[in-house]
Amino acid sequence: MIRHNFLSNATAARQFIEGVNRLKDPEQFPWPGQPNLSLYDVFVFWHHQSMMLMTPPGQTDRNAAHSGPAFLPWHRYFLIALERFLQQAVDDADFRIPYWDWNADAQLTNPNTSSIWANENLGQFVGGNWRVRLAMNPVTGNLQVVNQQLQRNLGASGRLPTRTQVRTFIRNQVAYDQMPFNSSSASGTRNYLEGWIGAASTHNSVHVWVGGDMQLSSSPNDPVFFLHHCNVDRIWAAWQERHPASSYVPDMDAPDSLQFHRIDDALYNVFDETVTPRQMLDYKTHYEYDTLDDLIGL
Ligand SMILES: [Cu+2]
Repeated sequence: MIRHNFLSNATAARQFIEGVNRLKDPEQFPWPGQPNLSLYDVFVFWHHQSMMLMTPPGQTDRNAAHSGPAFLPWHRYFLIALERFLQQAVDDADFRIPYWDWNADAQLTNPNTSSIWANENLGQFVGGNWRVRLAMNPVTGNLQVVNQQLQRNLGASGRLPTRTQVRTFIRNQVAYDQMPFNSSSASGTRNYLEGWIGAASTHNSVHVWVGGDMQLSSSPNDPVFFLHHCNVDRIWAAWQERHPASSYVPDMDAPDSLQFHRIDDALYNVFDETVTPRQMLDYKTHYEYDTLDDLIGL
C-alpha cells in the first residue's frame, strides 16, 4: 500500500482530513477515562511525554524520541500507530498517511501560497472547529487541558530545506548515526535529517517555519505534524535504499544511558505494545512511497 504526496492524491488528502477530524471527536474516538479528550489527543500526550523523558536523566539533550538514534524509528512507529486508527476512522484498511513534500514548496517564490495551506486543505484547522485541548503549562512543564485555536506563523522564521540539501546528505552520509548519539553527533544521516547539523536544519527548521503549535512539545496538535513527519520518514526510507549495507546503531552493547535508542530496546510507548527500532527498519511491510526518485534518482 502506498503513501502518496498530499498535493497529488486528492483521495488520500480527503481521507486524512476526514480521519483526523473523526479521531479528534471524543464522542467517536474517546480517550478512555479522560472526559472530553479524544484518541487524537493521546498522540499529543505521547509526544510530549517522550520529550520529558530524558535519557539518561540529568541532561537536557537526548530524550526518549529526539536528539538520538531512536528519533527516526520512534516517529515511524508513531505514524504507523496513528495510521491504524485513521484506517478505522475512514473505514479503509488501505489508507496510508500522505506526505508533505516541503522541498517542492521551498522552490516557490512564497511558500505560504502553496495550496497545502488552502482552506480545503490544512488551512481549515485554523479558526474553524479544530481545537487545541492539551498544551504545556509553562510553569509546571506538564500538559494541561485547554480549549484554544491552533496557531501557525508560516514563514515567519526558519526556512524550508531545499531538495539539493536533502539529496546531498542522503548521498554523503553513509553511517546511520555516531557517538555520542545525541544532537552533537558530528555526522550520520539521523543528525542531518533531524536537523541539529547541516545548514538545512532539515526536520527542525520545518517545525520552526510552520511556527505556532508546531514549535512546541505538543506539536502533534497540528495535523501537519503527521504530513511533515511522513516526509521525514520518506527521506529516511530513501537513505535506506541508497545505503542498504548501513545498519542501525547502536546495538545492545551500548550502555543503559542509551535506553530507548538501542536496536532491541522497546521504543517509548503509551500503548500496550512492545516495538523496537529493529522492527521499524523494514518499512515495506507497512507501506511504500509513491516515489523516492526525487531524493535518490539521477
Ligand atoms: Cu517529535
